Amino acid sequence: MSDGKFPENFLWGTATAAHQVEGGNHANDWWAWEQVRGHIKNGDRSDPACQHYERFASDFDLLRSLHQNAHRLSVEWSRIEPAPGEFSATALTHYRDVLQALRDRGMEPMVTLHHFTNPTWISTLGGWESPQTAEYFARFAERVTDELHDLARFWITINEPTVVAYQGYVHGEWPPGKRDFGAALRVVVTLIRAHWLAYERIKRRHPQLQVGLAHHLRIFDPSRWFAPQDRAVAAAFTRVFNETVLRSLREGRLVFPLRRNGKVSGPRQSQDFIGLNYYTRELVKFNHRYRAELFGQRMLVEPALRSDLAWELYPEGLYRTLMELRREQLPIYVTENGIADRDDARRPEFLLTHVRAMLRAIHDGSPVRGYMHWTSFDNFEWAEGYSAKFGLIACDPATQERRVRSSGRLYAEICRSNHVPATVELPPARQTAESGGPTDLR
Ligand code: IFM
Repeated sequence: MSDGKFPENFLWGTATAAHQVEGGNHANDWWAWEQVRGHIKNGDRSDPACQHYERFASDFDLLRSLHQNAHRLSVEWSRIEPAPGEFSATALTHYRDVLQALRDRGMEPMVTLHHFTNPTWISTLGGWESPQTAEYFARFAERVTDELHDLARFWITINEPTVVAYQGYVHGEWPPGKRDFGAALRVVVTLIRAHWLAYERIKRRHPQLQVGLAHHLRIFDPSRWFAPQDRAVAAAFTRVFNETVLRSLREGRLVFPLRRNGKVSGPRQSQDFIGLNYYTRELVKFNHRYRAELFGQRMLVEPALRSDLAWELYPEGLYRTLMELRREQLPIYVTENGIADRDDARRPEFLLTHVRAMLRAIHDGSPVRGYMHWTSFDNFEWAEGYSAKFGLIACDPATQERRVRSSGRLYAEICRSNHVPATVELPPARQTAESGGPTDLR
């Protein structure tokens, strides 16, 4: 630990998602959602984003010049399969070119098949509430891996299934904008089935591919450690949000509270690696008025360093999560970890403390093999539009100018040296601490 060195062949890169960077994705449910006033901050839309669809080659040149040796991206389902069963040769050729461009630069691609967006025809047929969507997704996954398996070894079926269910079906801030906990559970079931079907088909045809899923895991701590009700709701949040999908995939069957959706089963151990998206922790307090959210009121830690989205900077949570994940006995890739920080005032600190936490976990036995920072370029951050700036590289959607931030250069040095320094002179990180006591997040 003291020498700050990472294992050899460690993957260092950044992660993106097609809809957030490409621009021009007009045939999916998100684009339709963006057209409705009030859905996206400042009325922003995902076109042009970073025009990455056209600019991918020069963007990869820039990332390579910053010593990144890997890159996580997603392919856009609505481009590849614009109508049921109709696959676009143009789109598939485009993604061949993209993956080849990474290979040419010595960067290991990691491809996500589903990162939040659904083709319009899928949402018209009921989206993830329709069990049939699992079969459609598996057909898509099979076709894409048949076409591109020679260019990428790492495949992620679905990004953050519990976030899809929570944001779209509990919180209602994302399409389809529902607030129905029962529907959210059914959606998670369909997403799990979609993963199972895709996993089986991909592995049958291309056993050499490494197939996993990107899990968004959060730390849920009790707001008052001495209050048994708070401890109970924090445990319930951890169970439902962090553990149900992982356990279902490990055991090859739906576990509580998904089980009442029928006796659905799939292959046991249906992940070759764990993709971990880690950002923050939340405190949870029992409140009988929060029935629809398992009686848990989510709170902010005060005082604390926070991102522009008020997420607590909690690197210890990455360590804790990585140590928990040892039970899965699978290689782990941190597939996302980052901070919204417009001024780049806290990102250097965020980067160093999280990378150190990851190294400590490795020394304590966590099989972490790579780290993909979220994200390369400021991009379209869903309901936050362009207001939340997560990029190591600033990108202005109006001019398309790219500008490497100090944190981008710091990350480049970590990637180059495969090493995290014990000390670096940083400007003091700004503390956001108005008052004592927790604050409701909503
Ligand atoms: O931008 C998102 C990404 O699409 C999924 N994980 C969290 C990121 C930051 O909110």
